[in-house]
Amino acid sequence: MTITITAFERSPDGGMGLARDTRVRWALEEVGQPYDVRLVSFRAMKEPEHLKRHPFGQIPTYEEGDLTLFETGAIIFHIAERHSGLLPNNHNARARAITWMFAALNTVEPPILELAIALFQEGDKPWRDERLLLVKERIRRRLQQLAAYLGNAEWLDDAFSAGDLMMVSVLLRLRRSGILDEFPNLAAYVARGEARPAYKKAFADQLAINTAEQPTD
Ligand code: GTB
Repeated sequence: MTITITAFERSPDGGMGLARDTRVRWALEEVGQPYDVRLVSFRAMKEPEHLKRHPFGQIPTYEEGDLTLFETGAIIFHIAERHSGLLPNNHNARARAITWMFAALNTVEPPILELAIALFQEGDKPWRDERLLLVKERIRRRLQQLAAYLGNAEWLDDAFSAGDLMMVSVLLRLRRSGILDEFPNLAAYVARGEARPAYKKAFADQLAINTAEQPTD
C-alpha cells in the first residue's frame, strides 16, 4: 500500500532537516519502505483539506490506505511496529526502546522547544536575555543527565532503535546553539545517527525539495 507523508513546500530552515518530516523520512528509510510526499504551503496547512488529516494544521502526516495519522511520535511508532528494523523483538528491549522515544519527546525536547520559542517568538521582549539563560540552563541539565547515562555506549540501549532515531532527531535541533558540543559523547552520538545511510537519504531528499527551483505564482 502506498505511503504518503506531508512536508513543508518550503521549510523555514531551508532544508537543514529540522522540520519533523525528516524524522518520518528517516524511519521509513530505516525500514526500507518507499513513500510519496505531498508538499504543503503554510496557507494550505490551515485549510479544511489538510485539517482533515491534521487537526492542528501541521506537518508531518502519514497516509497508508484508509489510515491517516498525525504526530511524529505516533507515526514513527506505527512504522516501527509494522516493519522490522526499528524495535527489537525481545519484549523488554522493545519496551525500553519505546521508553526512549517518549523520553526524547517528553523529557528532552520540551526545553529545546522553549529555546526556539525564546529565540524566534520572544526575541523582542525586554526579558529575552534572562529567559534565554534560564532555558539554556534547563537544557544543559537534561543533557548532563543524558550524557551521564549514555557514557561511551554507541546507542541508548544496545542496538540502534526508534528511541535513538527520536533522540538524535531531538538533539539535532541544538546544533546551531553550540550547546550540543559542550557534551562530546552526545555530539558523537548525534554524528553516529547522521552517518547512517537511512538518515543521509532522508536528509538529502528533504534538502532537494528545499533547494529546488520554486514555481512562482
Ligand atoms: N507534536 C507535533 C509532531 O510531533 O508531529 C508537532 C508538529 C509540528 O510542530 N509541526 C511543525 C509545523 O507544521 C513543523 S516541524 N509548523 C507549522 C505550524 O504549526 O503552523 C517544527 C519545525 C519547523 C521548522 C523548523 N525549522 O525551520 O528550523 C524546525 C522545526
